[in-house]
Amino acid sequence: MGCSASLPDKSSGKLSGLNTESGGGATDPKNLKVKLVLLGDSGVGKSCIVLRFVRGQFDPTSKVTVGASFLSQTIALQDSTTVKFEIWDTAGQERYAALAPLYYRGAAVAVVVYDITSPESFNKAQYWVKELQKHGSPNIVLALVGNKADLQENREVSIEDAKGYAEKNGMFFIETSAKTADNINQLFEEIAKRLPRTPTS
Ligand SMILES: Nc1nc2c(ncn2[C@@H]2O[C@H](COP(=O)(O)OP(=O)(O)OP(=O)(O)O)[C@@H](O)[C@H]2O)c(=O)[nH]1
Ligand SMILES: [Mg+2]
Repeated sequence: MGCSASLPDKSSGKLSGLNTESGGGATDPKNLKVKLVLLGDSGVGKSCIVLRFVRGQFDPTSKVTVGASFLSQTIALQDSTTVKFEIWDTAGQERYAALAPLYYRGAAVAVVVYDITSPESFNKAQYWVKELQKHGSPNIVLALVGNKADLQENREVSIEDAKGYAEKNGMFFIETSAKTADNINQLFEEIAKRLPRTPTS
């Protein structure tokens, strides 16, 4: 099970890529480059979200992530700004938890994902938010994502609870479905809009 995206490719997966500048990256305010990390419990759908966003696919048969995987995707905003997301999709299994700082260090954006059918995964999301607040970049853009929104009949985390938590912590909140593609592009577009822009001089 799982949606494995890909292993780091030769051009982009070097370890030096783990510590890209401030993560905000951009010197040209019209062409932003952004380091983004996904965190959350194993099985919540992080890799499926990335695969849907980058390749437009959903693969329910691929594997759990080992360590982390890297993918990038560029989007254009209405104001003609382009944003290149350099995405680190981390492994949610507990045995990889100690690696997480390697990936969120220097990240401009953290997307914390839970599964709307799993209160445990919502608790885990709160753990990651606290960790990011303590150890993440000071101006990090934080998004809280309730995935598997297609499974309404099995919902166990209410929109109100998640939204309330997100507001209290200054996070952007959205529910998505990697399966149906619902709100996947919107998630990244909303993040792009919230990025601090380098002031033009
Ligand atoms: N119904 C439904 N299932 C989903 C959705 N997204 C992912 N899944 C399923 O959830 C399982 C886990 O998805 P992954 O993307 O591998 O989960 P992950 O968060 O990357 O897990 P780790 O790599 O172990 O951290 C897969 O079998 C998918 O089929 C979704 O939006 N809806
Ligand atoms: Mg994964």
